[in-house]
Amino acid sequence: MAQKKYTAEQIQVLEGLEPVRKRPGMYIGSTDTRGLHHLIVEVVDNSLDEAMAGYCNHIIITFHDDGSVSVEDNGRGIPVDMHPHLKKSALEVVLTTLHAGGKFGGDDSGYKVSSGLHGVGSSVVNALSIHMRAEVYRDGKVHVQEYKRGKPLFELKIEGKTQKKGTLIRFTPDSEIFDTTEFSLDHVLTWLRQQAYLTSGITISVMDARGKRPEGDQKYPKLYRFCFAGGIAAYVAHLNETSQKIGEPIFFEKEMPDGNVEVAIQYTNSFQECVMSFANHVHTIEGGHHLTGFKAALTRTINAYARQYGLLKEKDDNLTADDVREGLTAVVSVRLPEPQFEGQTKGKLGNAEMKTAVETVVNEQLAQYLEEHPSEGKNIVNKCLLASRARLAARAARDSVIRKGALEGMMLPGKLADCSSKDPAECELYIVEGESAGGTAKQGRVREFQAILPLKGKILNVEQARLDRMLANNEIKSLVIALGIGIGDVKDMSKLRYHRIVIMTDADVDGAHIRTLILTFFFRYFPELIENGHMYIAQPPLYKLQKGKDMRYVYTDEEKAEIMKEWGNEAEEIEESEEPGSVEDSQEVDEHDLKQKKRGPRVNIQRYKGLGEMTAQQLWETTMDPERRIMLQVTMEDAQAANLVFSTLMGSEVAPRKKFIQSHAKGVKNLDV
Ligand code: 0RA
Repeated sequence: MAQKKYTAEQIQVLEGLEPVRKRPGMYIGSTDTRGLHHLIVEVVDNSLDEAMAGYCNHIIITFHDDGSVSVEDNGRGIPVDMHPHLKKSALEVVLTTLHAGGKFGGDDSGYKVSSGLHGVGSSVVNALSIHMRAEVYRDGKVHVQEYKRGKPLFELKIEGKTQKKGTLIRFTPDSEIFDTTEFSLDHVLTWLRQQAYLTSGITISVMDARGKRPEGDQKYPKLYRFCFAGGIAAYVAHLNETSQKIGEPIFFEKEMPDGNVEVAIQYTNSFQECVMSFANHVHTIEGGHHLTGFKAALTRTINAYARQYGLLKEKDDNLTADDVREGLTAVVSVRLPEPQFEGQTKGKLGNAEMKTAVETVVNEQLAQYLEEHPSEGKNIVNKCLLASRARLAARAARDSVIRKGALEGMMLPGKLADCSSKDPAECELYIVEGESAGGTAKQGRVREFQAILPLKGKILNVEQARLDRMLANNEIKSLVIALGIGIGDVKDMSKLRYHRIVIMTDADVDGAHIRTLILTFFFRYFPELIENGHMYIAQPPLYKLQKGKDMRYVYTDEEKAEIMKEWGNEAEEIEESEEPGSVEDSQEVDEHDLKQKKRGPRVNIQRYKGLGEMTAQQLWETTMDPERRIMLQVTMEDAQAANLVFSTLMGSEVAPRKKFIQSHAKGVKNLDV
């Protein structure tokens, strides 16, 4: 396709950046850590666009020690020619004007993919940065301009010569805008790895140069590098690393009139389904028409194949959509000119034409694959048949659980300390780990609107438990009855008895396991509750710090360090005690008395190992009082992550589980190469 030569004139000028600073949420979603990370997405998206247009094959992301992040690519470089009317360089227009960036390709470039929602561009990042520096390597020169909160600090200038081509954008997020300006490497790596899989052939390098080089540490700064020639088929292989696989990943691709379709699938022996969908490289977490098309084609094609080869007999019912997805790992990736992102989190593809596009490609190419690979085909169908039988058995078990519940008159479980209000909108259910913490919570709550359901811990020790079997577990049965909406086919969301469901577990490893289990359970059986924002995680404090009359609850180690600094306490002076006022060795007390005389009262640190160590009053003040508590709302991403951890922990292969536990125990990160 002939590509028009780009000139500065083609950039449409819409408006300045003031609106972005006034209402950042409108442009990047929020000003919390999500919004912060979105800045990186905005900038990297432009480089990815350049890569997808075929002009760039390397992107380097660097976290600098001064809090800034830079993104460099080896593309054509943002144009720097002067705009004839505005008397500004194209670069300046792109970085200081709303909506000028992102889709600069105009209508000449087919779908030079930009993510639509995410493509609002680097000008937004500029507006929300205390400082930004742009370097463009073009025509043998280094062109430079810098900005403060989106306003140029000087005119575009040339700073020497270069043989390089490309663009570098370095920005420092504005702490006046963001709640936090600390980037999470894990979060960024996960996203970048995903992008590298979706853009086969690109190399993405990440350098973390924050913090001082630890003495003698050769591994500083930390380097990561993603390059996957295999594209989404390699992604599927990666997702299935820890599972027993049925055949190799299968890959389909076709350029359709409405857009490009790529699909990779591989079955495993597990019960897990992991189907991820993307539109223009944006993870469509709520699915959409492309996903619907995929599921329809998968069900139809496998049933047709199974019938044709007598694997399904005449008397047998068709395999259901759920049957053909058990143990399936799949990535569906579409690219289209004008993606419509809908839904609560803008994570759902609204373009109806993509259903037909994906359906057609999968119908054709999966049927052909099965024809050509009869032994793989047979294994896949057998796996689906197994799923079908298991599902029928599980349903029977589930129905009997529910029927039994009904026989008991759907009695609310005895363990539940219900609230008195009958208005679900104001009612909260606390799911608490352990009877003793449950007791404390019962004493600490406001009875009117807070209900407490203690669950026994250690359910997680039942390795290899299938979740359906959990329904036979009394703990889980209590939970289901307390929720009031039923389960499976008989769910009625309008009967939900609490609009806030809060998971409250200890801040230790066991607590995290139980939280993972409960989250996974909700993710699989009550995703609606998560989608509709009903699920929360309570945040009990880690410590109570006391110096004289000044007493503070602290929720993170960083916060603790900050307060200790504020109180001028050196590390060696810290006295940790399990219980405040415990009797101490008399000699030690004498020593402290001496220091105390010099520096005032000493600091007492109480570490809360579990909820049970708090008094009812403390638990109320720190964790349950709506005025003071900090609660995290669970997102589908959180729940999906829990589901993955759960699968790893519960999976049938021992080795990867061991590896996972070990690596997490030490807090080391795996380096993907
Ligand atoms: C518009 C036109 C051209 C390149 C780009 C935009 C471009 C933008 C970004 C943002 C980050 N990296 C980028 N790389 C390229 C091409 C102009 C030409 O015809 O040379």
